[in-house]
Parts: sequence; C-alpha cells; structure tokens
Amino acid sequence: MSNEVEKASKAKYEKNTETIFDKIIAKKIPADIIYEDEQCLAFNDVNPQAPVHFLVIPKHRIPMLDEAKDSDSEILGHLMLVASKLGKQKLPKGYRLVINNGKDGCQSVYHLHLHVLGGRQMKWPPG
Ligand code: DGP
Repeated sequence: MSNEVEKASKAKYEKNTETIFDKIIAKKIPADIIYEDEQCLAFNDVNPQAPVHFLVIPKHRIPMLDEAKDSDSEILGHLMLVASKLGKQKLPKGYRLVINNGKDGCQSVYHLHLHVLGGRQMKWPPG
C-alpha cells in the first residue's frame, strides 16, 4: 500500500476540526505558495506524485466534494479556473486535475483540494 493510500485509509473525517490546510491558509505553517487571491490558495504538494504537483484549495473550508452545496458553485468554478490558469502557465503540454473524495477516493486531508499534476505523460486508467 502506498504511503498516501495508507494515510487516506487512516484519515478521520471530522466535520468541525481544522486541517493542516487551515494552518497553511493562516500562514501558521509554511508552504510553497504559488498563487493566492481572496477566495483560494495554490501551493506545491509536499509529497509530489509528478514533476509538477500543486494543490488549489478554497480558503473557506469545504471538507470534501460531497459536502459542497449549491451555494458553493461559484467557488468550485473559481478553483477550476485558477487550476487551469496555473496549469496553462506551468504545464503547456497538458496536465491532470484530480479530486479525491472520501476513503475509497484516497482523500487524506478533509479540506477540499484540486490536485494539478503534470510534467510527465500521465497513464490511463489511474490507479
Ligand atoms: P488527498 O490524499 O487527496 O487528501 O491529498 C492530500 C495531499 O496533501 C497529499 O498529496 C499531500 C498533501 N499535503 C498533506 N499535508 C501537507 C502539508 O503540510 N503541506 C503541503 N504542501 N502538502 C501537504
């Protein structure tokens, strides 16, 4: 079992508990931030799975995609557009967007995040 799969299998979803990403947003712990605006933050993944691997997260916590509400439509769209703007800049040959949702989806941090991966040929189907 890979490290990330193991972490996801052990991760507990606690709706009202802050995650490590809240600490990154609050600048209480460092991260390699590559983009920030009022609504979201993008930073390099600490455990990259590709030559380029960064995360785009909303500043307002949505724990997971399945917790998103109709009122989150705008922020969900914004996250995709920021991922695309950064992806186009950094990975002009293409990239992959991933959202892990829940245990079987391999989610280990319960603060919604888009993974942007690239810099190598991606395989299909994903593992
Ligand atoms: P997921 O398994 O989809 O929940 O992905 C969580 C990702 O978050 C994983 O790829 C590793 C990354 N990550 C976890 N903790 C930190 C951290 O403290 N800093 C950074 N930069 N990334 C982190």
